[in-house]
Amino acid sequence: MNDLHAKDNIVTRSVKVETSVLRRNDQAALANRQLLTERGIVALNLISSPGSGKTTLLEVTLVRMRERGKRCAVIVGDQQTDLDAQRLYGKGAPVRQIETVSSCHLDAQRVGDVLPEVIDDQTELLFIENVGNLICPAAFNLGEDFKVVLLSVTEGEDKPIKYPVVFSRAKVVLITKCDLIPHIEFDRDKCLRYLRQVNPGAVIFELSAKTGTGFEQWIGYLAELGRQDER
Ligand SMILES: Nc1nc2c(ncn2[C@@H]2O[C@H](COP(=O)(O)OP(=O)(O)OP(=O)(O)O)[C@@H](O)[C@H]2O)c(=O)[nH]1
Ligand SMILES: [Mg+2]
Repeated sequence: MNDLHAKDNIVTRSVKVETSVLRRNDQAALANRQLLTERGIVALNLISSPGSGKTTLLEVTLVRMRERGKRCAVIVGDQQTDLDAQRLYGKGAPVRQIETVSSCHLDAQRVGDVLPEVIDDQTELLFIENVGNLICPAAFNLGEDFKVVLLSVTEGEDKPIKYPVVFSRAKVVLITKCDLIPHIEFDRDKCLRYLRQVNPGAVIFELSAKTGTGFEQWIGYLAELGRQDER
């Protein structure tokens, strides 16, 4: 009986701690949101498993957006190293790396700390590359306008139904590394069916950063963001 009470107590305490962490995060997310809204900046939170192609996508996207005269900024999170930031420097956008060290996701406070360093009056689009992880980043609002979830074809078509929370919260889903489809077993129709099952309204792009397939549509979509307010 005592054991049961002890376990109940631990469960109650861990729920309380989690709730307060998320509440604190939500307050910081609101502050980020207010700053971004005041500046008219559209912010995208990029989430995927490690290695799905987030940084590679940004390498190509930043260059294409610069060609279109669209001003971008990037915040990138990893547990350790600034390797991703190094890859993104010199592509026409200010970049700041956050090392989360013991945390498996970015949180709104950390993003808020560096936000004023990357945006200015001209910034139109902010990309936030989250730590590679399909579970934890889904729970932490960063103040973004919407989430973009990447799924590379080498991960398998079943990921949307295995990790439904993150896929259901995405406005946009990018199926990446499509150039590899001829070399692997990837059931595209099944993948799209699973995606529709968990998120019927998701905007889906099928891309290859290596061949450029699908990038016209993706870049065209990004270029239109924020324009609705200008009309
Ligand atoms: N064939 C192919 N490889 C790709 C493509 N996009 C990315 N890759 C490769 O996939 C690997 C991982 O890509 P990254 O862009 O570093 O992935 P990431 O999601 O940023 O990884 P983390 O930041 O560690 O989570 C690299 O070796 C890329 O060259 C693609 O479209 N086609
Ligand atoms: Mg990366």
